[in-house]
Amino acid sequence: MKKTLIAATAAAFSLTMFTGAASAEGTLEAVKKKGFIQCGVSTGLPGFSNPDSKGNWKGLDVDVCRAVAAAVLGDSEKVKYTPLTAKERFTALQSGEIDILSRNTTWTQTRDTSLGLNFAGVNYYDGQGFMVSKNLGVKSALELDGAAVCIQAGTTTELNLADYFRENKMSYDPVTFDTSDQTVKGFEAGRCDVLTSDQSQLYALRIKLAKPESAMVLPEVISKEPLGPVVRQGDDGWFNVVKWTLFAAVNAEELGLTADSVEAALKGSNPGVLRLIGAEGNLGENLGLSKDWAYNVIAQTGNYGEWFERNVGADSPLKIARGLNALWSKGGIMYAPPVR
Ligand SMILES: N[C@@H](CCC(=O)N[C@@H](CS)C(=O)NCC(=O)O)C(=O)O
Repeated sequence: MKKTLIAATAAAFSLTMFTGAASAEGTLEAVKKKGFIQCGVSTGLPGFSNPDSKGNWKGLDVDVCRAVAAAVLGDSEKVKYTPLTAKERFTALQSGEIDILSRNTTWTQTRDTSLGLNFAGVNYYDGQGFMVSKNLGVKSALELDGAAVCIQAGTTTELNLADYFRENKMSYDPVTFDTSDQTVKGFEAGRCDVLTSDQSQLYALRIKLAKPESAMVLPEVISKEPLGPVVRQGDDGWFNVVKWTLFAAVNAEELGLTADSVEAALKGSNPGVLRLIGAEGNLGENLGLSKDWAYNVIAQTGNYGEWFERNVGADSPLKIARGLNALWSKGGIMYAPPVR
């Protein structure tokens, strides 16, 4: 009797575990059922996730969510956005409040292994930098001993800053804020001598200043910040969808497929192209998606290069060079495994 009870308890326990995993695995199904993706973004960061004058969210991180909506629901507009501060972002994903976190979030070992979350890839290779007022007359970060530093709480930025100053035997006075708006205002109000964040964000924040030309970005890049979308651990179906949506956009760029050219490509003869856009075979099936999943991503959001240029590159106010984010075949490190 006792043995049976233990066995029954064990069975119930493993069932609970299984049910837990099964429900956690259901984001793809849940998204299909509700008909939209709940996407966690920043509170406002030009180029990455920022509402335009009509309140429509725009940016490279927003495009990841739009692309996943195109892949899963055939409609890139089926996304709802949850603005999150750096401190709030992981809890929002863990609790199920959002389906995907796409908010300039650095992939680190601690985050990947201790939060019950998985990074699904990298949509921007970044590194941490410093911005100072030109009046300060500083040309290098190594001249910042004793500086007051404006910084955002709950970020890798805080940790790298501590490492950098310690390594270079310098001291600093942290002035911490919760949102990028507050951080910029603090910098403008002279609460600090220097603002530090991911370098891409320095360019984004600089254009938020009343007088952008009064500030400059110092040459040092003190860390690696691979930024990418995050999902819950134990949700492999959803993880695959997000990961391969990103890969599809990168592969599309490599294959020369753009939002404008993808329709004509359906009648082309390149086997790799035909496979990616579902004109031959059905690689959507393994993902639980329709065969035109990648076609929809490209037709509705463009390829990775198009995401980059319109949001942060030459066609945007930020004008960031492709650099590390160029394709591996063009001198960068943006690389996606093959769709086959
Ligand atoms: N990539 C770093 C930094 C992310 C971060 O939150 N940076 C601030 C820099 S200003 C930001 O983007 N804030 C946007 C917001 O306030 O919503 C991380 O993952 O910790």
